[in-house]
Amino acid sequence: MDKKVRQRRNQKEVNLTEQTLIIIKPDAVERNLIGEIISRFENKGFKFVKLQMLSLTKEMAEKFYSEHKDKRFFTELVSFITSRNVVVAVIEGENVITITRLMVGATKSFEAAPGSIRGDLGLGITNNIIHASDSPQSFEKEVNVVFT
Ligand code: 3AN
Repeated sequence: MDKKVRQRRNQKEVNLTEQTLIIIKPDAVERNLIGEIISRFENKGFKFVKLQMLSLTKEMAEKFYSEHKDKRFFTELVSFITSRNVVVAVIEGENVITITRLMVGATKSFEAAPGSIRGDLGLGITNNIIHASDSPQSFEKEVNVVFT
């Protein structure tokens, strides 16, 4: 790639201020990990611009996870996320979507790298501590489902 193009791309990536949505899932709320998880994002340098504890309805959960509706784990996923309170938050910062996904770690907590939230705090797949948007499009959809 041309050096100037690469520099411009890097510049754009570095300066990209955006927002993402996280859900601290029922297993993490139950285990009193809300503070630990919020601290990780604050310590990294991100700002919480919305934060709320709530209970997702079945309708909200089905809409939220609609891309997984044909997967064998869909029913279990909806049932788990609606089983108890969750904490939903919008976080803001440079490249927050990509960096948050790195901080969250692999879907299967038992395979997630040490140092990541799932790698340090969990062992489950359905009960894997935290959700984070994987793209600007997912963020738009998810924020509209959760903060209606
Ligand atoms: P991630 O949350 O890491 O982006 P996705 O989007 O592939 O993972 O899956 C959404 C959620 O569905 C996961 N957080 C997890 O709770 C659940 N899930 C994914 N794969 C499985 C699986 N093989 N068995 C059970 N639940 C799963």
